Amino acid sequence: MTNLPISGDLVAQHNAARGEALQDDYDSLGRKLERSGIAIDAIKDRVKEWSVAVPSWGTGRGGTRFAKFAMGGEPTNIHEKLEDCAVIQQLGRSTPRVSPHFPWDKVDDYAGLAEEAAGLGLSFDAVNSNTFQDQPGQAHSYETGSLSSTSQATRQQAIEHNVECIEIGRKLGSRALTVWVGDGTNFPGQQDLGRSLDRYLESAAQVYSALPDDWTMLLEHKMFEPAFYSSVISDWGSSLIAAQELGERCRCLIDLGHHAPNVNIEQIVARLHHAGKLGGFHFNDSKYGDDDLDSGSIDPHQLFLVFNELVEAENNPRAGFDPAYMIDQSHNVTDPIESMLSSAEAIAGCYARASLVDRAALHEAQESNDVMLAFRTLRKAYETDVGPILAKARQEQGGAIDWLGAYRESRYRDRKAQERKPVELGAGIV
Ligand code: AOS
Ligand code: ZN
Ligand code: ZN
Ligand code: ZN
Repeated sequence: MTNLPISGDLVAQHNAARGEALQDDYDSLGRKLERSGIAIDAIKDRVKEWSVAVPSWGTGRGGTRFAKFAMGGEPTNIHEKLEDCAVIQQLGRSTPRVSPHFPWDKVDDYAGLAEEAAGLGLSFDAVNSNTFQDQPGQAHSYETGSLSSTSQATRQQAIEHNVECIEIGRKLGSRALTVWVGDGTNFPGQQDLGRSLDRYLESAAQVYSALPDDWTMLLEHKMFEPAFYSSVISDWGSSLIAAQELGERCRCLIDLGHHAPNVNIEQIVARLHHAGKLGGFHFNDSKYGDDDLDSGSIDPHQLFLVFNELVEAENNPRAGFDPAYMIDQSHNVTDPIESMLSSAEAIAGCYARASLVDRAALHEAQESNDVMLAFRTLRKAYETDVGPILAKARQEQGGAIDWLGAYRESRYRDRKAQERKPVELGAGIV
């Protein structure tokens, strides 16, 4: 029995007022796609089957190292975060799973938490460990790194934390552990670049050996930040080396913000897929670095090109291709529920557009070196307004045709601002 946070009547009334216009737009797009031999319902069904996980930490206002601007009604614990995730899923219907982060989401009763999530129509996705921050009372500091620290005791602590995350994840029904470490250096010569990777691999192997048989370990690389001279797992090359050394169930996770500017991320997708090591994504957008802006807000075309590779990979699967899709954003100036709904729509929209690409025509144009035709085949799909497909998919699953309008009409955040205790400023900056 699910107990959703927004009144079902409100959503139904909202949809009733918009149903006719949507049907009109959907039928019109359907006729247009039919002329290209595409059945709109088939695309809509693909969208309905597709989903992306939301990050528990993304339900709060993030911040920068300069400031955090709190918002009334912000969640301050995992229970409130789950409630917000339930709103995102209720209105958008493409985010049924939550990716938790430990120790941020620590509770005493994880079986109870899994039940609580189920009652909200949610389940848990990949568990994220945190060895980039010291916690109160922690025996050893991560100042020298974590899995790659020069201190054996610190490495051991980081290993144990990751193993604990796996144990928690088992109780939550999760099937993957995402490991991102901030390990690296700020000065040339600070650490030996080779030995730090050796230490990382040795520690990561111990985490991997604690992995249940049906779990995946996802390694998330990041070029820089918090370390600004070198990072131990800085790029997809280092990530691939590590995943290959660690074992079959270890794969690479691509966070779209973790690359050098202008890097061809879609090609990285193709390369990791070739190696059978494409494990998952953290979707977000960026202009300068790991900006963690809303997915598709800066470069929607890049997001589309990533999905173009993903649809190619889906058609030519290797090594049990089944990436874990997650959002990883930091919202500083918007209501995180609105941002996450907007991103989920942008991501699903790119999946829908990539599904519209005439693959036979594209491959033929590629084989015959008809450059313009190949380019226009992709561009035609990218330029298609798939909004009616996404809205119809939401409507048919009980979500809101106009999620922003319905959310604002529900006054959910205002109600939470009355109920929830305010966020302590200075706390929770991630
Ligand atoms: C850090 O830059 C990474 O994106 C990680 O995924 C991190 O765990 C997450 O962003 C929460 O801070
Ligand atoms: Zn990330
Ligand atoms: Zn990041
Ligand atoms: Zn990021």
